[in-house]
Amino acid sequence: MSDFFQAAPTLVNAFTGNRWLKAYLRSAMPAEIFRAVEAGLTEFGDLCAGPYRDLARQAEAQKPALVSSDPWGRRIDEIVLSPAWRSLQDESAREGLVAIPYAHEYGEWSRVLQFAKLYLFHPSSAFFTCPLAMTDGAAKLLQTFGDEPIHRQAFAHLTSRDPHDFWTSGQWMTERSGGSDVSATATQARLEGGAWRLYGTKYFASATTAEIALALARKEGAPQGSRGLTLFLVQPRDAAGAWKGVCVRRLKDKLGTQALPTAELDLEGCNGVQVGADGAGVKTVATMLNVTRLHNAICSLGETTRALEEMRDYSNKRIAFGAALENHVLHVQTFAREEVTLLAGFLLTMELVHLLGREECGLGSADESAILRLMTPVCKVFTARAAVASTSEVVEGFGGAGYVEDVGIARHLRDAQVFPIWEGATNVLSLDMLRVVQNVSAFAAWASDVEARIGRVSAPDLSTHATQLQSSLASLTEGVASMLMASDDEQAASSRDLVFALAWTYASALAVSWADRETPGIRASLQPWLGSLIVNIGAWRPRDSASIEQSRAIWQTNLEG
Ligand code: MFK
Repeated sequence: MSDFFQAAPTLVNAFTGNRWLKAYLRSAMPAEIFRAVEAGLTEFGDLCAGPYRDLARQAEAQKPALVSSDPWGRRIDEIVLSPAWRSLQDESAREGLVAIPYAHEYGEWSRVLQFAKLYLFHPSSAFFTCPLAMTDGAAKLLQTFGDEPIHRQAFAHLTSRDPHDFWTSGQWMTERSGGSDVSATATQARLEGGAWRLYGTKYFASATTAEIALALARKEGAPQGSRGLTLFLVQPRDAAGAWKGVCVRRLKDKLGTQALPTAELDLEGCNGVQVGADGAGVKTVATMLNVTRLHNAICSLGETTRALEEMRDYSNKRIAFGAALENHVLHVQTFAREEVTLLAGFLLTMELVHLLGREECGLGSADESAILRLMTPVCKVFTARAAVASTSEVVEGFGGAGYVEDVGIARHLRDAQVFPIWEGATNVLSLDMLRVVQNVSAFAAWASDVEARIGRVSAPDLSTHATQLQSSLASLTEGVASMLMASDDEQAASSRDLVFALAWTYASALAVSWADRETPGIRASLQPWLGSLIVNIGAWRPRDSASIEQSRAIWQTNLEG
């Protein structure tokens, strides 16, 4: 009998063990802010590698269960959760994972600090980061549009650091009749006794234990389509925690995110308080979506980072064909590619989060806001698709051990698959990006920003990269101009690939700017990364009608004659 047992991958400190975060913060933040946050992040990195990770394991081991009635047959629809889930909520409040940017303690860098913590927390949170995303989005929305006492009261709870006061928020948009296309929303708002009451079914309510939710509904008599929708704040439970006008049809049996209680809800007259103008529900909720999409990006990065860190550690411990995995050329090549994509997503996300922080402090220019709007869907798509691809490679890299549940690697892939779906699918967000590009000034602001970054590069050892980037940008700008003269179908068909071209171009420009700020020694270490980033930009060209016809012909091929 063999006495060989494989050593497992280990994680010591999520912050100090992370290749990019500390180096990026040190380079990007003013020195006094970096000094002020470094020790706290180191401590937080310890908690993420230890106690929070243990809580996440416990929460995942006890999946949510729905108890429909009490022993005497009364309908209660109680969602039973692991106590660890509640502890993760309390810790999230104490850590200020929603509160940080609203306190503005670090000015324009407050958002960056919050997202740095979310990045470390996500893979140790059992997806408690989903309710946190909704809560942050709701707080931002209520801060922007809230004008009723309940709006202000809810905002105070959502941004509290006191676990006893901290509330989370759900987002109730998706219905059976429409996922991405919310225009088909069938939930009705009826005025009864001077208050709005909602009736309908919400098909994907993710954070079902939240104290409030933001729900789209159509007021009686309002027109069909998305411009007939209004947004409401719902308090779905009474003070004792019992549902008020809401029934839980069932909990969802999902591929991943298994500790997260996602449910189908029947709204049977729950009370709603309007937020924003009549018929402006989609536009109002977009404020929330633009925040939650950045959360989606940071969670994708967190999941991918943890999986790749485990792969790197294991590659040093696992011997195959007489050598550690890290000494096999194809293994290293495979994961070097994933690491480069991870860096691109990391730089994109951090830059946008910083722009959001600047906007929230009143420091952002109109061009910066335009870049933030344009690149948010790009960043979300890029990081989400990368999370699925990278975690799949990691599962394969671990071989059979990666495919079984108790090793803990398979979970990364199951969980990663939600990212391209959650908060807007790849194609829907490609079209969202396209609508922004069609507003020519947003794309012009972005192109000028890239151009300016390249123009500022002064280190001689970066000049080749700067020249390559300049030429990629010129060809991209020319391609976009020609796309904008094409038909609607040609523009739509071009949009998905354009997302990736924008992402790689921007990430490359950010990386070269970063390298330019660094010492020659660090620049030398970054050189192989820069070349690999830029090569990924590729040569994007708009799709023409022939390529659309080719896709249709492939889709419709019938060899039966
Ligand atoms: C974590 C684990 C989760 C567990 C499992 C969950 C699984 C899945 C759960 C889900 O269902 S997540 C899905 C959440 N749903 C979405 O993210 C919606 C995706 N669809 C879109 O984003 C569509 O583009 C959209 C619904 C917005 C399209 O609707 P419309 O009505 O055709 O929008 P339109 O006409 O483009 O925009 C209406 C207004 O909103 C316009 O403003 P104006 O009225 O001034 O013209 C737009 O400019 C504005 N708008 C739209 N998107 C915006 C925006 N403004 C700013 N930012 C945006 N992103």
